[in-house]
Amino acid sequence: MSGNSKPRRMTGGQALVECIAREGVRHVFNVPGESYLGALDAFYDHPEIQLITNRQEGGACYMAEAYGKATRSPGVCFVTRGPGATNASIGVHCAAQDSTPLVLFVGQVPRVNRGREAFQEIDYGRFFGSIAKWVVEVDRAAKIPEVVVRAFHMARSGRPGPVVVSLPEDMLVEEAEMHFPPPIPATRPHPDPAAIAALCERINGAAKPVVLAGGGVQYAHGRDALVAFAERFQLPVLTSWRRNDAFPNSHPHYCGNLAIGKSPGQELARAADLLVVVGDRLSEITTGDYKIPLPGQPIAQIDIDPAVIGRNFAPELAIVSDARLALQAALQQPARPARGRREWIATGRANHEASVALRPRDAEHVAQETVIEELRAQLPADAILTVDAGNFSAWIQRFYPYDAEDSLLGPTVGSMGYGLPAAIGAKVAHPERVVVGTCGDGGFMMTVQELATAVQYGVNIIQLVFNNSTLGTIRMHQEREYPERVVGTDLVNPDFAALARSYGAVGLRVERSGDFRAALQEALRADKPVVMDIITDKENISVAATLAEIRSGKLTSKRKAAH
Ligand SMILES: Cc1ncc(C[n+]2csc(CCOP(=O)(O)OP(=O)(O)O)c2C)c(N)n1
Repeated sequence: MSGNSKPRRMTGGQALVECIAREGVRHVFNVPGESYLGALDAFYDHPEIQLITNRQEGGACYMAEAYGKATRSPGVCFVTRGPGATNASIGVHCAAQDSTPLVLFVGQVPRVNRGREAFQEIDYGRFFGSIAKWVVEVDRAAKIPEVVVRAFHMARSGRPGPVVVSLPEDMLVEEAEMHFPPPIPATRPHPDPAAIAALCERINGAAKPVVLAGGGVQYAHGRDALVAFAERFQLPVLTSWRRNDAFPNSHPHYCGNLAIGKSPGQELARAADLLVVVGDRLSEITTGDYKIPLPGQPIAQIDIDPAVIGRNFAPELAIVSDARLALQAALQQPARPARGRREWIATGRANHEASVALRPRDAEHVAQETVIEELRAQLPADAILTVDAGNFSAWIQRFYPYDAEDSLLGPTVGSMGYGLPAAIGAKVAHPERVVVGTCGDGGFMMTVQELATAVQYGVNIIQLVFNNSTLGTIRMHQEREYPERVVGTDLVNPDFAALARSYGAVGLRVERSGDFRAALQEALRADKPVVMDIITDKENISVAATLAEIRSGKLTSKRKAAH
């Protein structure tokens, strides 16, 4: 719905939900609280919006974040005052680092009590100040329409991110004449044509150019334009960490994903004589601790946000633009790829293919390689996978081919507890697609309560839990820095399959590699949410090295390197 409408008298809470409906929002994630009853009640009159009640605000906000990532429209979440806001903050932190559009509405104490350390009072401007794109408190009901329209605009425009709107309890029941402005149309900055011409000239003259594609390409729906650009200018393409699906992985120009740990993709990036960065902020993980690009290595950077350009590495060419519009503009430019480009790409591709070939591993329990093999064989091409923080994710990210748009949703913020709620958020956004959430046993238990949400709303995801009874990532770091001094990282878990059944989901426990195929088939046939408890060997602690290899010094100790 759009357009100015006649002013109407209503409460702040009613106006708020009216605004949300006018933004086209159809799903809202929340944990109710008495602080925003005036808004909660207004949902009663808006059955076109599905209000999904979560079990913990961290899960709710992650779900809204993943929904925003998967749809490119702001995920919407409602939580109560201090305790709700602090629980939800992990989703705000995630949306900020992951550049995801999100609007978090938070209850607030009545205006008359502000500043008295009233019950559950928090100054959200200070609390969310360093992680949200904008924090605003609505001081008068009449201002709701103006503030909400701006909140949605801020969340989705430029570099997308989280906006927090604070709702004093009494403001939500105050009546006012409401003037509803139309939602602000999406803005998509076009590139400077001269800069695009210069970029293409520079690419034509380079011997070994490489493209690095990030979330900006995904957000702008720029994959097709990137494929055409890479083919026209004969460019190999890398993707940034957890943005694997920014370019179709089966394409002959795709040469890998930049992540922690040595890879042919890193070698390719280091060998480049021009790095063309499109919609990526060159994060610590993607750049391998800020070691790529090399000092003095030429960079051309396209980004929608001038503040991202040159933050860590100064480019010689900078273009502020929507990624898709910049790539489409480049397609109009003459292409004269230098000789030798085809070989440059073919070598990068061959090295990448060799690095993602699955080598079967002997395992007492389930080998992660077997899981990937079966996912490759059994999932439909447009399946969506989510990941959590944890070493298990390296297998999912490195070895699965992401060909469809939005086929991988992962927290570039690296926060545990994401995999399950993100899978639910993605499935709510795309009910027609198969959604497979993945996590470790540590991450699973951080938001396991959201299984009840999946069951309650019939959101049929398949959740894989890589269960090695340890916080594997930390155990790996621990063994590398302090070999054999295991402390604080072992876990004693409940029976996850039985736990899943108690929630009303299907619970499957898989202990041996040979049983995984049939179990996945069963999961894909189920008409309920499914949890697959996959028992893995502690010894297979990482893609890079086993526990024994780490103890014998296969990985370089950061602590020793620092001395
Ligand atoms: C919310 C949060 N808390 C703590 C961490 C630190 N951390 C990173 S990975 C990890 C262990 C993950 O263990 P698990 O989920 O079992 O996966 P695994 O590493 O064993 O594959 C921890 C504690 C984090 N990234 N996020």
